[in-house]
Amino acid sequence: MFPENFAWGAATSAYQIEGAVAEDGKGMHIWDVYTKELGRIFEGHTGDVACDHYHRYEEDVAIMKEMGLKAYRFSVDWSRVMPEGRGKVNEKGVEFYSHLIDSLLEAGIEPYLTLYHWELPYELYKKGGWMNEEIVEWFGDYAALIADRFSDRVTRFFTFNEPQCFIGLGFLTGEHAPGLKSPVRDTFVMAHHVLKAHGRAVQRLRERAKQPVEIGIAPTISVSYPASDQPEDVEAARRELFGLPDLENWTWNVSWWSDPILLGGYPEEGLEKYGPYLPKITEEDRKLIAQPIDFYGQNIYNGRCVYMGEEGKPCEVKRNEDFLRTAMDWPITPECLYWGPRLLQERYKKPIYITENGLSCRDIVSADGRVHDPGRIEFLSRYLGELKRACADGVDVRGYFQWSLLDNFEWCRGYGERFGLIYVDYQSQKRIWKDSGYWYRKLIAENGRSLLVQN
Ligand code: IFM
Repeated sequence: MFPENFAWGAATSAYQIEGAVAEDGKGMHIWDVYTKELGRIFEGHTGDVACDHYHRYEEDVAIMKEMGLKAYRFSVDWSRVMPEGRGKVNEKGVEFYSHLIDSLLEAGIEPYLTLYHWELPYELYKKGGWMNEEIVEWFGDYAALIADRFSDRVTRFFTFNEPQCFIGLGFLTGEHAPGLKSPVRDTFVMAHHVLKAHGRAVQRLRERAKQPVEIGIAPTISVSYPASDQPEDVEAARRELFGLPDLENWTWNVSWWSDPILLGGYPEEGLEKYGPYLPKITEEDRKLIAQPIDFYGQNIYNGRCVYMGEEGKPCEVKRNEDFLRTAMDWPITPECLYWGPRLLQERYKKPIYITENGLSCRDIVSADGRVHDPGRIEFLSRYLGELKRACADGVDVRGYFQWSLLDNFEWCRGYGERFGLIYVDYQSQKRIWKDSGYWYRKLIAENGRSLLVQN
């Protein structure tokens, strides 16, 4: 069963829904700039208007209330509250988030605030961004502002969303803003600064908070899960899940990002494998990064099935040609919501939140004016059935945030992908409940009792 106070939620992020990119004193960030470059984003889409949530947040909170959400995870756009990333505060931007938080609380929905979902202020980028060590303090100051203005009402925070993506896709492959293919050595420097900035933000949030707060981080991974319950297959999954990839793909891992925070240091395997590319890592850095946190978030969408091969090496089970996939071509692997939380908690020993999970479908408005999305309902029931099994087996899962409340701007794929429980007609900005939105409402109301659990 899910615990009685389980945080049934949905998640969004600032640039993906807010719009109003040049309003009320907001500064520019790297996505504002990147989306204007030719050929970067599907059909030249931008987040300039997105879901116009900046002007329609009251309507969106009303939807959340009607859905029965207990929790809502959103992110603050750093450049909206500090247009240059440091120094001057934009009161209008602070006001927007303040009103949003008040509306959520009035609706009985707990806000979970993410500090950074990829909007690096452009002024800081020009100063070197994640390459510049000063960003540790810049991010710390930003965290202090967040604590000063919102911690009277918000008590749960995530520092970063998916560092794997904003460093890997932003600076290694160049598919995301700022679209660079930096030297591998630089990406390790940036990653180290991200981890130090995380530690500094944890310190500053606690230092300035007006009441006790709980803090975590929300990384992501494709979960390796075992082909059977046999101990050797489980060991194969464990090794794969916490193992480290080769350099060209190095950011796609769990342990480089999470071991320093939760186990007090970078994993030995990585120190050996990546050694020649690493910056100097001091004892002081190690301590800063390892600030105690309260929970561990993980964005989980899919996984890979593995077994222990005859030579004692993990092997991947080959997928058939007709393996189920989402519209975005991601494999459908519900087992990842059982094995992910279980293996992550075994290693890191922290309460877990599933900070994102969901799928993109080719949703359309039918002749009856509704959006029928049985595929999403099937996906969510299977995945949540596995999460329920994890809870039943004693994994301490505190909450689940469906990605996403609304269809929104899916980064370099623009508006071509629809992840929402609520359909957005981008021309009229009309919100239309999908069948899955109604289904989720019922599920929340019964605390997931009707979900089938396999095994
Ligand atoms: O839309 C993204 C989100 O911003 C980060 N996690 C994955 C989602 C779907 O791709």
